[in-house]
Amino acid sequence: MVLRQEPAKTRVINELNEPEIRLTSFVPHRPISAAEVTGIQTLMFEITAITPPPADAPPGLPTDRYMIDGKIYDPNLVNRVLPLGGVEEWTLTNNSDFDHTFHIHVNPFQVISATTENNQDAFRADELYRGLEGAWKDTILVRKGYKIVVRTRYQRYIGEFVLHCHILDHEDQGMMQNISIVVPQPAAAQPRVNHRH
Ligand SMILES: [Cu+2]
Repeated sequence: MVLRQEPAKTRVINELNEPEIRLTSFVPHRPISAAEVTGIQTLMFEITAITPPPADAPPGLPTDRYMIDGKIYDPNLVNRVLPLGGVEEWTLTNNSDFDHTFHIHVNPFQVISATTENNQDAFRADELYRGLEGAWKDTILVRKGYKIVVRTRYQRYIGEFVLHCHILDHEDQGMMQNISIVVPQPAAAQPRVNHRH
């Protein structure tokens, strides 16, 4: 079976195998300006104690809920349906006493801003964020009380994938969401907002 992407695949492999490796197929992502943004997303990490703890609870039972947006992961729920071709700004926050690591599959994001719990610019105030301004990532630390703003394009891939806290223990206990990227509805089928203004 001949796949349609075969010529590109062959070209890339050939270039990588040349004595002087060529990376012409690997181009930097274009920065995402505010004007390009078509939508917003918010996400909050949260840990809450399960209360009241039953007095006669056997040892080993979970005592905390590890949540995103107030919910433990539900494999049967699609948390976000996002439009193919969309460009969105995500605001990531952390309302727990623990640092969390935002990790999303498929499309990388550009780091726009990072604010500490004292409302300082984390690119300057926190050495862990130094040099991250404008960088492209698929993972970023969201420290306790911090606010991280990133932008991303939903390019090419259609279908489902996940985002999660990259601390495995947290992910396993529920810090995960299902995402679906879909072909957007025709413009005529979408409700128009503020059309009178
Ligand atoms: Cu976590």
